[in-house]
Amino acid sequence: ECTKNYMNICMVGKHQKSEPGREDELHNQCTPWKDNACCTANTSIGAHEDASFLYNFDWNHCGTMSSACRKHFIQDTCFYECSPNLGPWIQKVSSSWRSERILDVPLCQEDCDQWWEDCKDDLTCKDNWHTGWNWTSGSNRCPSGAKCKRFREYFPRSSDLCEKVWSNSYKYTTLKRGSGRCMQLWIEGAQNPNVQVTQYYANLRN
Ligand code: FOL
Repeated sequence: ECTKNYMNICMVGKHQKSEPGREDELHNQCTPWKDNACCTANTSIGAHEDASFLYNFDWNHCGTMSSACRKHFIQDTCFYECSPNLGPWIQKVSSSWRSERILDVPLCQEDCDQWWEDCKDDLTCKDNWHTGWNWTSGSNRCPSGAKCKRFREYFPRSSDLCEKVWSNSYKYTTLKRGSGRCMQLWIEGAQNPNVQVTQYYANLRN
């Protein structure tokens, strides 16, 4: 009945541009999106910093996060801020800091499993990083009663990490990278493989 434009759009988040477009100066891990991005160069720099202006969110809330683990959170931030291919999973929300979110983006198994593998021995104090922090210092601190424990205690399986940490932004799948049926956080090569994934799910919904 209604054909929605799921292709090539930006969510109405805190930092996304209103329309996707070329960004020649995207920083480091965000460079895969430079041909067509919802993030600015400045946002891509913030994506690489702890407690940056983006959300003041500190990855080191239970001591210093390992660089192996941190790189996955940086990649997640690049994906979240820069991807113009999230249309089928954008939902309206009433929130203090954004009017749209992503829900149940099908994540390729390898990307989730490697994220968990590289973070499992790091420390955190919560399984949902969107809410419930103590912000009195200006960045997120563990609320009273939330103990710092290994990721693998808060997130026993990789699916727990990918699904819970950003309140179901992602859906864990057993779909494989390159299948054209799941979204990749990590992109190599000139072509963004997520374009055809979005095309596939957009057709299913129209
Ligand atoms: N990555 C992905 N994949 N999905 C996301 O939704 C996402 N969101 C963020 C970063 N990367 C993401 C944004 N992160 C707060 C905490 C984390 C955050 C943004 C904001 C925050 O201010 N939390 C308050 C509650 C604010 C409210 O809901 O009104 C808190 O109580 O801790």
